[in-house]
Amino acid sequence: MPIDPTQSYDDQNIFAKILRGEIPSRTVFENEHALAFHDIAPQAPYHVLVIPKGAYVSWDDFSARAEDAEIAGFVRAVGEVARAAGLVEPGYRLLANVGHDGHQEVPHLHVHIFAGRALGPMLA
Ligand code: IU
Repeated sequence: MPIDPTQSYDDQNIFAKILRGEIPSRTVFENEHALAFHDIAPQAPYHVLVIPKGAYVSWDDFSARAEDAEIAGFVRAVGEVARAAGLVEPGYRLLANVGHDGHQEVPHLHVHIFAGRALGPMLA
């Protein structure tokens, strides 16, 4: 079920548990402000999620409340993950679902990185 993007942060969400080390993940990258790990149900040959370490429900919440250093650390993490995985050529796709109509299911901001095949035109 998609989340309500206006809800307050739920520290029992699955990605909060991953950040606290309560649930394992296949981590590929970590810096001061971000963690990246493989999606458990990959929708492309390469499907990694990048999440901020801070408690933010969504892109909306993060972009409104995060410190500039957190935003920089998170954005750089996404780029570093993609470069380290050799995705720059032939390319990749970034996606952040927000709220009900965006079909966001986990209420902790995550950016999907999809790659490994020609992904075709963006779906509506
Ligand atoms: P969404 O953007 O909120 O719709 O995507 C949530 C993603 O989190 C989805 O691709 C799930 O496969 C993924 N995921 C995960 O990697 N590990 C988990 O324990 C759970 C969901 I629950």
